[in-house]
Amino acid sequence: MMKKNILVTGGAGFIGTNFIYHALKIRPAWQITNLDALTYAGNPANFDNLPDESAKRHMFVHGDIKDKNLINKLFKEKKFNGIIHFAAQSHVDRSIQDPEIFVDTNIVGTQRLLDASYRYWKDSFLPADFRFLHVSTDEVYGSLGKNGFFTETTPYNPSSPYSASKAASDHLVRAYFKTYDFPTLITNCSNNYGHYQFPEKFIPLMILNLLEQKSLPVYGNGENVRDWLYVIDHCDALVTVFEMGKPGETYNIGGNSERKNIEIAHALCDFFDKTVKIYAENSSRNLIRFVKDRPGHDLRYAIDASKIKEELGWTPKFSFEKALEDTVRWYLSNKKWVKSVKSGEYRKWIKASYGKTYL
Ligand code: NAD
Ligand code: TDX
Repeated sequence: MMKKNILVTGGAGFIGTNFIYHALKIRPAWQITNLDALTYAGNPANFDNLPDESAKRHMFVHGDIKDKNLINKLFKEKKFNGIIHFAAQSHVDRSIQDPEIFVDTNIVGTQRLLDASYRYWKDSFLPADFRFLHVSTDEVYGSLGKNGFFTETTPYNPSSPYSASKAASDHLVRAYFKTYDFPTLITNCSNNYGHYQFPEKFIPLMILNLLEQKSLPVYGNGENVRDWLYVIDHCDALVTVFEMGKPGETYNIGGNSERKNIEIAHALCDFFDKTVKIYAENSSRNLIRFVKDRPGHDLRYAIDASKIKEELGWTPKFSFEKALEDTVRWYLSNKKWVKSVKSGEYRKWIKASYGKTYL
Protein backbone atom coordinates (compact mmCIF):
# COMPACT_ATOMS: atom_id res chain seq x y z
CA MET A 1 0.00 0.00 0.00
CA MET A 2 1.45 3.40 -1.02
CA LYS A 3 1.67 5.69 1.99
CA LYS A 4 0.05 9.13 1.51
CA ASN A 5 0.91 12.22 3.49
CA ILE A 6 -1.99 14.61 3.83
CA LEU A 7 -1.95 18.05 5.44
CA VAL A 8 -5.23 18.91 7.15
CA THR A 9 -5.62 22.50 8.38
CA GLY A 10 -8.06 23.33 11.16
CA GLY A 11 -8.26 19.65 12.06
CA ALA A 12 -9.01 20.32 15.73
CA GLY A 13 -12.31 22.04 14.86
CA PHE A 14 -15.68 20.40 14.29
CA ILE A 15 -15.52 19.15 10.69
CA GLY A 16 -11.72 18.68 10.73
CA THR A 17 -11.95 16.37 13.73
CA ASN A 18 -14.67 14.26 12.14
CA PHE A 19 -12.69 14.20 8.92
CA ILE A 20 -9.57 12.91 10.66
CA TYR A 21 -11.47 10.12 12.45
CA HIS A 22 -13.25 9.14 9.24
CA ALA A 23 -10.34 9.40 6.80
CA LEU A 24 -7.91 7.47 9.03
CA LYS A 25 -10.54 4.74 9.35
CA ILE A 26 -11.37 4.37 5.66
CA ARG A 27 -7.92 5.13 4.23
CA PRO A 28 -5.34 2.93 6.02
CA ALA A 29 -2.50 4.28 3.86
CA TRP A 30 -3.07 7.91 4.89
CA GLN A 31 -0.87 9.72 7.39
CA ILE A 32 -2.38 13.01 8.49
CA THR A 33 -0.51 16.08 9.69
CA ASN A 34 -3.07 18.26 11.50
CA LEU A 35 -2.08 21.94 11.58
CA ASP A 36 -4.29 23.97 13.90
CA ALA A 37 -3.83 27.28 15.71
CA LEU A 38 -6.15 26.13 18.53
CA THR A 39 -8.46 29.13 18.61
CA TYR A 40 -11.55 28.93 20.87
CA ALA A 41 -12.99 26.44 18.34
CA GLY A 42 -10.05 24.02 18.25
CA ASN A 43 -9.68 21.30 20.86
CA PRO A 44 -6.76 18.82 20.84
CA ALA A 45 -8.63 16.63 23.35
CA ASN A 46 -10.96 15.71 20.48
CA PHE A 47 -8.40 13.04 19.56
CA ASP A 48 -8.40 11.29 22.94
CA ASN A 49 -10.66 8.58 21.51
CA LEU A 50 -8.75 7.90 18.28
CA PRO A 51 -8.19 4.14 18.00
CA ASP A 52 -4.47 3.29 18.47
CA GLU A 53 -4.07 2.23 14.86
CA SER A 54 -5.34 5.65 13.69
CA ALA A 55 -3.49 7.61 16.38
CA LYS A 56 -0.17 6.30 14.98
CA ARG A 57 -1.02 8.01 11.67
CA HIS A 58 -2.08 11.37 13.15
CA MET A 59 0.48 14.06 13.92
CA PHE A 60 -0.74 17.27 15.55
CA VAL A 61 1.15 20.52 14.87
CA HIS A 62 0.17 23.62 16.81
CA GLY A 63 0.56 26.48 14.33
CA ASP A 64 -0.99 29.09 12.08
CA ILE A 65 -1.82 28.75 8.37
CA LYS A 66 -0.36 32.25 7.95
CA ASP A 67 3.11 31.03 9.00
CA LYS A 68 4.78 30.40 5.62
CA ASN A 69 8.04 29.20 7.20
CA LEU A 70 6.16 26.55 9.09
CA ILE A 71 4.26 25.46 5.95
CA ASN A 72 7.59 25.21 4.07
CA LYS A 73 9.15 23.18 6.84
CA LEU A 74 6.20 20.80 6.88
CA PHE A 75 6.34 20.39 3.08
CA LYS A 76 10.09 19.65 3.20
CA GLU A 77 9.56 16.99 5.85
CA LYS A 78 6.43 15.37 4.47
CA LYS A 79 6.29 15.95 0.69
CA PHE A 80 2.52 16.10 0.98
CA ASN A 81 0.19 14.37 -1.50
CA GLY A 82 -2.31 17.08 -0.77
CA ILE A 83 -3.90 19.61 1.53
CA ILE A 84 -7.44 19.63 2.85
CA HIS A 85 -8.01 23.16 4.09
CA PHE A 86 -10.63 23.57 6.83
CA ALA A 87 -8.99 26.25 9.00
CA ALA A 88 -11.22 29.29 9.27
CA GLN A 89 -13.25 31.52 11.48
CA SER A 90 -16.62 29.87 10.95
CA HIS A 91 -19.41 31.52 12.96
CA VAL A 92 -21.63 34.08 11.20
CA ASP A 93 -22.69 35.88 14.40
CA ARG A 94 -19.07 36.37 15.46
CA SER A 95 -18.31 37.83 12.02
CA ILE A 96 -21.07 40.39 12.57
CA GLN A 97 -19.55 41.42 15.90
CA ASP A 98 -15.88 41.36 14.83
CA PRO A 99 -15.28 41.04 11.05
CA GLU A 100 -11.54 41.75 11.05
CA ILE A 101 -10.32 38.35 12.20
CA PHE A 102 -12.48 36.79 9.44
CA VAL A 103 -10.57 38.77 6.82
CA ASP A 104 -7.29 37.90 8.49
CA THR A 105 -7.88 34.14 8.83
CA ASN A 106 -10.17 33.31 5.93
CA ILE A 107 -8.71 35.59 3.25
CA VAL A 108 -5.12 36.40 4.27
CA GLY A 109 -4.66 32.98 5.86
CA THR A 110 -5.93 31.09 2.81
CA GLN A 111 -3.78 33.20 0.46
CA ARG A 112 -0.63 32.56 2.54
CA LEU A 113 -1.32 28.83 2.69
CA LEU A 114 -2.02 28.77 -1.04
CA ASP A 115 1.11 30.71 -1.87
CA ALA A 116 3.45 28.69 0.33
CA SER A 117 2.06 25.42 -1.00
CA TYR A 118 2.02 26.62 -4.62
CA ARG A 119 5.69 27.70 -4.44
CA TYR A 120 6.70 24.40 -2.93
CA TRP A 121 4.70 22.46 -5.53
CA LYS A 122 6.25 24.50 -8.40
CA ASP A 123 9.87 24.15 -7.29
CA SER A 124 9.94 20.64 -5.92
CA PHE A 125 9.07 17.18 -6.95
CA LEU A 126 5.73 16.48 -5.28
CA PRO A 127 3.55 13.45 -6.01
CA ALA A 128 1.70 13.84 -9.35
CA ASP A 129 -1.64 13.41 -7.62
CA PHE A 130 -1.08 16.50 -5.42
CA ARG A 131 -4.33 18.42 -4.76
CA PHE A 132 -5.25 21.49 -2.71
CA LEU A 133 -8.86 21.01 -1.54
CA HIS A 134 -10.48 24.15 -0.18
CA VAL A 135 -13.50 23.49 2.05
CA SER A 136 -16.03 26.25 1.56
CA THR A 137 -19.67 26.98 2.14
CA ASP A 138 -22.97 27.42 0.31
CA GLU A 139 -23.30 30.81 2.06
CA VAL A 140 -21.11 32.35 -0.67
CA TYR A 141 -24.15 32.20 -2.99
CA GLY A 142 -26.28 34.40 -0.71
CA SER A 143 -29.94 33.71 -0.01
CA LEU A 144 -32.54 31.80 -2.00
CA GLY A 145 -36.23 32.69 -1.98
CA LYS A 146 -38.83 29.99 -1.41
CA ASN A 147 -37.79 28.10 -4.59
CA GLY A 148 -34.65 27.13 -6.46
CA PHE A 149 -31.27 25.60 -5.59
CA PHE A 150 -27.63 26.64 -5.58
CA THR A 151 -25.60 25.11 -8.40
CA GLU A 152 -21.86 25.44 -9.01
CA THR A 153 -22.57 28.30 -11.44
CA THR A 154 -24.87 30.36 -9.18
CA PRO A 155 -23.31 33.86 -8.94
CA TYR A 156 -21.64 34.72 -5.65
CA ASN A 157 -23.71 37.10 -3.50
CA PRO A 158 -22.57 36.76 0.13
CA SER A 159 -24.47 38.51 2.93
CA SER A 160 -22.33 38.38 6.08
CA PRO A 161 -18.69 39.26 6.73
CA TYR A 162 -18.16 35.50 7.22
CA SER A 163 -19.61 34.51 3.86
CA ALA A 164 -17.91 37.46 2.13
CA SER A 165 -14.56 36.31 3.52
CA LYS A 166 -15.20 32.73 2.38
CA ALA A 167 -16.23 34.03 -1.07
CA ALA A 168 -12.95 35.96 -1.31
CA SER A 169 -10.99 32.86 -0.32
CA ASP A 170 -12.79 30.82 -3.01
CA HIS A 171 -11.84 33.44 -5.63
CA LEU A 172 -8.19 33.27 -4.55
CA VAL A 173 -8.17 29.47 -4.75
CA ARG A 174 -9.68 29.60 -8.25
CA ALA A 175 -7.15 32.26 -9.27
CA TYR A 176 -4.24 30.00 -8.28
CA PHE A 177 -5.63 27.34 -10.60
CA LYS A 178 -6.30 29.69 -13.51
CA THR A 179 -3.08 31.70 -13.19
CA TYR A 180 -0.55 29.11 -12.05
CA ASP A 181 -2.17 25.74 -12.92
CA PHE A 182 -1.99 24.88 -9.23
CA PRO A 183 -4.26 21.80 -8.88
CA THR A 184 -7.00 23.15 -6.64
CA LEU A 185 -10.48 21.85 -5.86
CA ILE A 186 -13.30 23.72 -4.12
CA THR A 187 -16.29 22.28 -2.29
CA ASN A 188 -19.26 24.40 -1.19
CA CYS A 189 -21.34 22.53 1.34
CA SER A 190 -24.47 23.17 3.36
CA ASN A 191 -24.92 23.31 7.16
CA ASN A 192 -23.19 20.45 8.96
CA TYR A 193 -24.25 18.87 12.24
CA GLY A 194 -22.86 15.99 14.28
CA HIS A 195 -20.36 15.11 17.02
CA TYR A 196 -17.83 17.69 18.28
CA GLN A 197 -19.64 20.80 16.96
CA PHE A 198 -18.89 23.87 19.05
CA PRO A 199 -22.10 24.86 20.88
CA GLU A 200 -22.28 28.37 19.44
CA LYS A 201 -23.93 26.81 16.35
CA PHE A 202 -27.70 26.30 16.23
CA ILE A 203 -28.11 22.54 16.77
CA PRO A 204 -25.63 21.99 19.62
CA LEU A 205 -26.73 25.25 21.27
CA MET A 206 -30.32 23.97 21.29
CA ILE A 207 -29.25 20.55 22.62
CA LEU A 208 -27.18 21.95 25.48
CA ASN A 209 -29.84 24.49 26.43
CA LEU A 210 -32.45 21.74 26.41
CA LEU A 211 -30.25 19.63 28.64
CA GLU A 212 -30.15 22.44 31.19
CA GLN A 213 -33.75 23.58 30.55
CA LYS A 214 -32.63 27.02 29.43
CA SER A 215 -34.46 29.18 26.88
CA LEU A 216 -34.04 28.22 23.22
CA PRO A 217 -33.26 31.38 21.20
CA VAL A 218 -34.75 31.18 17.69
CA TYR A 219 -33.91 34.16 15.49
CA GLY A 220 -36.76 36.12 13.89
CA ASN A 221 -39.80 33.93 13.18
CA GLY A 222 -37.89 30.66 12.81
CA GLU A 223 -38.90 30.34 9.15
CA ASN A 224 -35.31 30.41 7.80
CA VAL A 225 -34.37 27.21 6.00
CA ARG A 226 -31.05 25.35 5.94
CA ASP A 227 -30.11 22.16 4.07
CA TRP A 228 -28.66 19.96 6.83
CA LEU A 229 -25.74 17.66 6.04
CA TYR A 230 -24.52 15.05 8.53
CA VAL A 231 -20.84 15.68 9.06
CA ILE A 232 -19.80 12.09 8.23
CA ASP A 233 -21.59 12.35 4.87
CA HIS A 234 -19.66 15.57 4.29
CA CYS A 235 -16.33 13.94 5.21
CA ASP A 236 -17.05 11.09 2.85
CA ALA A 237 -17.78 13.55 0.05
CA LEU A 238 -14.49 15.34 0.76
CA VAL A 239 -12.48 12.12 0.42
CA THR A 240 -14.32 11.49 -2.87
CA VAL A 241 -13.60 14.97 -4.25
CA PHE A 242 -9.99 14.87 -3.07
CA GLU A 243 -9.35 11.55 -4.81
CA MET A 244 -11.56 11.86 -7.89
CA GLY A 245 -12.32 15.56 -8.43
CA LYS A 246 -11.00 17.35 -11.48
CA PRO A 247 -8.49 20.15 -10.73
CA GLY A 248 -10.00 23.61 -11.16
CA GLU A 249 -13.53 22.33 -10.49
CA THR A 250 -16.06 23.20 -7.80
CA TYR A 251 -18.44 20.65 -6.28
CA ASN A 252 -21.54 21.48 -4.22
CA ILE A 253 -22.27 19.11 -1.34
CA GLY A 254 -25.72 18.98 0.27
CA GLY A 255 -27.77 16.74 2.52
CA ASN A 256 -31.15 16.81 0.71
CA SER A 257 -32.59 17.74 4.11
CA GLU A 258 -34.12 21.19 4.05
CA ARG A 259 -35.68 22.16 7.38
CA LYS A 260 -36.99 25.40 8.89
CA ASN A 261 -35.17 26.38 12.08
CA ILE A 262 -38.40 26.14 14.04
CA GLU A 263 -38.92 22.57 12.76
CA ILE A 264 -35.50 21.63 14.11
CA ALA A 265 -36.25 23.27 17.45
CA HIS A 266 -39.52 21.33 17.64
CA ALA A 267 -37.87 18.03 16.66
CA LEU A 268 -35.24 18.45 19.37
CA CYS A 269 -37.83 19.42 22.00
CA ASP A 270 -39.98 16.42 21.12
CA PHE A 271 -37.00 14.05 21.24
CA PHE A 272 -36.14 15.34 24.70
CA ASP A 273 -39.74 14.94 25.87
CA LYS A 274 -40.34 11.49 24.37
CA THR A 275 -36.97 9.80 24.61
CA VAL A 276 -34.56 11.59 26.92
CA LYS A 277 -37.38 12.16 29.42
CA ILE A 278 -35.45 13.97 32.11
CA TYR A 279 -37.97 16.75 32.60
CA ALA A 280 -41.74 17.10 32.88
CA GLU A 281 -43.69 15.66 29.97
CA ASN A 282 -44.25 17.93 26.95
CA SER A 283 -42.48 20.82 28.62
CA SER A 284 -39.64 21.52 26.21
CA ARG A 285 -41.43 23.51 23.50
CA ASN A 286 -42.25 26.08 26.21
CA LEU A 287 -38.56 26.95 26.29
CA ILE A 288 -38.59 28.35 22.73
CA ARG A 289 -38.11 32.14 22.55
CA PHE A 290 -38.27 34.10 19.32
CA VAL A 291 -35.45 36.62 19.67
CA LYS A 292 -34.15 39.56 17.62
CA ASP A 293 -33.20 38.43 14.13
CA ARG A 294 -29.62 38.17 12.89
CA PRO A 295 -28.82 41.21 10.67
CA GLY A 296 -28.65 40.19 7.00
CA HIS A 297 -30.10 36.77 7.92
CA ASP A 298 -30.28 34.65 4.75
CA LEU A 299 -33.76 33.16 4.30
CA ARG A 300 -32.98 29.87 2.65
CA TYR A 301 -30.06 27.71 1.51
CA ALA A 302 -30.57 24.62 -0.64
CA ILE A 303 -28.00 22.70 -2.63
CA ASP A 304 -28.33 21.06 -6.00
CA ALA A 305 -25.80 18.26 -5.53
CA SER A 306 -26.33 16.61 -8.92
CA LYS A 307 -22.81 17.38 -10.22
CA ILE A 308 -21.02 15.42 -7.48
CA LYS A 309 -23.57 12.60 -7.88
CA GLU A 310 -23.27 12.36 -11.65
CA GLU A 311 -19.53 12.96 -12.00
CA LEU A 312 -18.16 11.33 -8.84
CA GLY A 313 -20.97 9.02 -7.74
CA TRP A 314 -21.41 10.56 -4.27
CA THR A 315 -24.76 10.91 -2.49
CA PRO A 316 -25.53 11.45 1.22
CA LYS A 317 -26.26 8.22 3.12
CA PHE A 318 -27.58 9.31 6.53
CA SER A 319 -31.21 10.07 7.35
CA PHE A 320 -31.63 13.47 8.99
CA GLU A 321 -33.91 12.23 11.79
CA LYS A 322 -31.64 9.33 12.77
CA ALA A 323 -28.42 11.34 12.57
CA LEU A 324 -29.97 14.16 14.60
CA GLU A 325 -30.93 11.69 17.33
CA ASP A 326 -27.45 10.20 17.25
CA THR A 327 -26.06 13.73 17.63
CA VAL A 328 -28.22 14.42 20.70
CA ARG A 329 -27.13 11.12 22.26
CA TRP A 330 -23.47 12.01 21.62
CA TYR A 331 -23.82 15.31 23.51
CA LEU A 332 -25.64 13.52 26.33
CA SER A 333 -22.92 10.94 26.73
CA ASN A 334 -19.91 13.24 26.28
CA LYS A 335 -20.35 15.47 29.30
CA LYS A 336 -16.59 15.79 29.84
CA TRP A 337 -16.12 17.19 26.32
CA VAL A 338 -19.09 19.54 26.76
CA LYS A 339 -17.69 20.81 30.06
CA SER A 340 -14.26 21.37 28.52
CA VAL A 341 -15.57 23.52 25.64
CA LYS A 342 -17.88 25.57 27.87
CA SER A 343 -14.88 27.54 29.10
CA GLY A 344 -14.67 31.16 30.23
CA GLU A 345 -14.45 32.29 26.60
CA TYR A 346 -17.63 30.42 25.71
CA ARG A 347 -19.50 31.91 28.65
CA LYS A 348 -18.37 35.39 27.61
CA TRP A 349 -19.74 34.81 24.07
CA ILE A 350 -23.10 33.53 25.28
CA LYS A 351 -23.51 36.39 27.74
CA ALA A 352 -22.56 39.05 25.15
CA SER A 353 -24.79 37.56 22.44
CA TYR A 354 -27.85 36.32 24.30
CA GLY A 355 -27.76 37.93 27.75
CA LYS A 356 -27.62 36.50 31.24
CA THR A 357 -30.78 34.35 31.00
CA TYR A 358 -28.97 31.91 28.73
CA LEU A 359 -26.03 31.35 31.07
P1 NAD B 1 -14.64 25.35 13.43
O1 NAD B 1 -14.77 26.78 13.78
O2 NAD B 1 -15.27 24.31 14.28
O3 NAD B 1 -13.09 24.97 13.32
C1 NAD B 1 -12.14 25.81 12.72
C2 NAD B 1 -10.75 25.30 13.11
O4 NAD B 1 -9.78 26.14 12.46
C3 NAD B 1 -10.46 25.39 14.62
O5 NAD B 1 -9.89 24.20 15.08
C4 NAD B 1 -9.47 26.54 14.73
O6 NAD B 1 -8.58 26.42 15.82
C5 NAD B 1 -8.75 26.46 13.38
N1 NAD B 1 -8.13 27.73 12.99
C6 NAD B 1 -8.69 28.97 12.99
N2 NAD B 1 -7.79 29.88 12.57
C7 NAD B 1 -6.66 29.21 12.24
C8 NAD B 1 -5.39 29.59 11.74
N3 NAD B 1 -5.11 30.87 11.47
N4 NAD B 1 -4.45 28.64 11.54
C9 NAD B 1 -4.72 27.33 11.82
N5 NAD B 1 -5.89 26.92 12.32
C10 NAD B 1 -6.86 27.84 12.54
O7 NAD B 1 -15.16 25.23 11.93
P2 NAD B 1 -15.92 24.04 11.20
O8 NAD B 1 -17.37 24.17 11.44
O9 NAD B 1 -15.23 22.77 11.50
O10 NAD B 1 -15.67 24.43 9.67
C11 NAD B 1 -14.52 23.98 8.98
C12 NAD B 1 -14.52 24.58 7.59
O11 NAD B 1 -15.70 24.21 6.90
C13 NAD B 1 -14.50 26.12 7.57
O12 NAD B 1 -13.65 26.53 6.54
C14 NAD B 1 -15.93 26.51 7.29
O13 NAD B 1 -16.00 27.74 6.61
C15 NAD B 1 -16.38 25.36 6.41
N6 NAD B 1 -17.83 25.08 6.47
C16 NAD B 1 -18.44 24.78 7.66
C17 NAD B 1 -19.79 24.45 7.68
C18 NAD B 1 -20.50 24.11 8.96
O14 NAD B 1 -21.71 23.88 8.91
N7 NAD B 1 -19.82 24.02 10.10
C19 NAD B 1 -20.53 24.45 6.49
C20 NAD B 1 -19.87 24.80 5.31
C21 NAD B 1 -18.52 25.07 5.31
O1 TDX C 1 -29.05 31.02 18.49
C1 TDX C 1 -29.31 30.83 17.29
N1 TDX C 1 -30.61 30.91 16.87
C2 TDX C 1 -30.99 30.75 15.57
O2 TDX C 1 -32.18 30.85 15.25
C3 TDX C 1 -28.30 30.53 16.31
C4 TDX C 1 -26.86 30.42 16.70
C5 TDX C 1 -28.71 30.35 15.00
N2 TDX C 1 -30.01 30.48 14.63
C6 TDX C 1 -30.39 30.29 13.22
C7 TDX C 1 -29.58 31.07 12.22
C8 TDX C 1 -29.57 30.18 11.01
O3 TDX C 1 -30.74 30.42 10.24
O4 TDX C 1 -30.15 28.92 12.91
C9 TDX C 1 -29.64 28.77 11.58
C10 TDX C 1 -28.28 28.10 11.66
O5 TDX C 1 -27.40 29.01 12.28
P1 TDX C 1 -25.83 28.67 12.51
O6 TDX C 1 -25.70 27.38 13.24
O7 TDX C 1 -25.18 29.89 13.09
O8 TDX C 1 -25.37 28.38 11.01
P2 TDX C 1 -25.35 29.29 9.71
O9 TDX C 1 -25.36 30.71 10.02
O10 TDX C 1 -26.45 28.77 8.80
O11 TDX C 1 -23.90 28.89 9.13
C11 TDX C 1 -23.40 27.54 9.22
O12 TDX C 1 -23.51 26.86 8.00
C12 TDX C 1 -22.68 27.29 6.96
C13 TDX C 1 -21.95 27.50 9.70
O13 TDX C 1 -21.84 28.20 10.93
C14 TDX C 1 -21.03 28.08 8.68
O14 TDX C 1 -19.67 27.91 9.09
C15 TDX C 1 -21.23 27.35 7.38
O15 TDX C 1 -20.48 27.94 6.38
